[in-house]
Amino acid sequence: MSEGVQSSPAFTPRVFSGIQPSGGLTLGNYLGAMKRFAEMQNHGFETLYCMVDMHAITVWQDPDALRRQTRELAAGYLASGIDPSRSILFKQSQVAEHAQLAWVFNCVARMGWMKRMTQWKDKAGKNQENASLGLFAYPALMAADILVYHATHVPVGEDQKQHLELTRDIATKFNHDFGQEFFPITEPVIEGAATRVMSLRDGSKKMSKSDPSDASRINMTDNADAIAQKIRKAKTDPDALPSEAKGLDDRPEARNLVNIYAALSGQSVDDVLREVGGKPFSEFKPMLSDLAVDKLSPISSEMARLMRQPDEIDAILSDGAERARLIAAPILKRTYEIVGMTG
Ligand code: AQP
Repeated sequence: MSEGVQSSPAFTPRVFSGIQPSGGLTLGNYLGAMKRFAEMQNHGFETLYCMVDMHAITVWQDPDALRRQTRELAAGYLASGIDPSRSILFKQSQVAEHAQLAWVFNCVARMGWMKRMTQWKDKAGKNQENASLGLFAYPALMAADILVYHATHVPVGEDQKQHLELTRDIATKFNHDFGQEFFPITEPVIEGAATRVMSLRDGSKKMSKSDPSDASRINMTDNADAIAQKIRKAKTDPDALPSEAKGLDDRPEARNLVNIYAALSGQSVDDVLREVGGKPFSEFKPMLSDLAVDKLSPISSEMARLMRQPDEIDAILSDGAERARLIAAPILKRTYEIVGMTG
């Protein structure tokens, strides 16, 4: 098991996580999620990874773009090391049990819980009356994604911590309301140097695929020139890099670039700073570009190859959906019995 991962004794360890096909993949998705998904798969966990297209449509998606982005995300998973013979890789909408359990959870979760979610506040903004009901209910569907597999661990970036807490609240309330420990209290797994990769233009904002500025992010499909140019133009401060991590306090942009370097090179931040402390950004940025190109180009070339074979991707996802359903269906059936809808 990876560091910091504890298992609830009553449930077999099982890992679930998902990514929205709401745009091209970013370096944030890769370092905060995909790279770690592959590590968990390789550490002997039972792993299920999903393209959460039902989450993506909580905000408008062009249908053709959604189809393309879903395949591209699948290609991203595969190119990042997800092996469909060892992990179950599938599309959320192909396993109807997610939506069915989400309805039960809509009736367990409270309006007040949802209203407190920062993602709801950020994404609905000042226009809450006009936001979709799905965007509001998003965390109940996310709880269903996880709990329909009795998943015990969910690797995510820092931004998803609050939603994971809500998943635990839903499981606790369900178990309490119906008087049995049916759902596990899932552990978030938020580890590593890059749990929150920030925008290259603003160190206080998360790197996001839906940021209007392309210069704010590194896309997994960016070529070497684009990566180098974005890192060269990344916002920094005039000081040289410090030799110790505390020297990054109040320097969010410097911290972000060092965190990215650490995560890409598999080193700790302290080790990186021992190597680069005292260097100006004019020296550090080319080092970071070279490293990023070195690590990301094999992934983007493999993604491009897979995208030329959409039938192969679709076949992997159909097979994954069937295997996912074998786990989800009995858990949903038992939920319906507990609630009193069948049995
Ligand atoms: N910047 C990030 N740093 C670390 N982890 C990140 N993740 C996303 N951005 C970062 C992690 O990637 C997983 C999938 O996220 P998602 O795409 O489903 O949703 P998101 O978190 O809302 O990502 P985006 O890029 O910001 O998408 P949009 O713009 O569509 O909302 C999660 O584990 C997330 O933590």
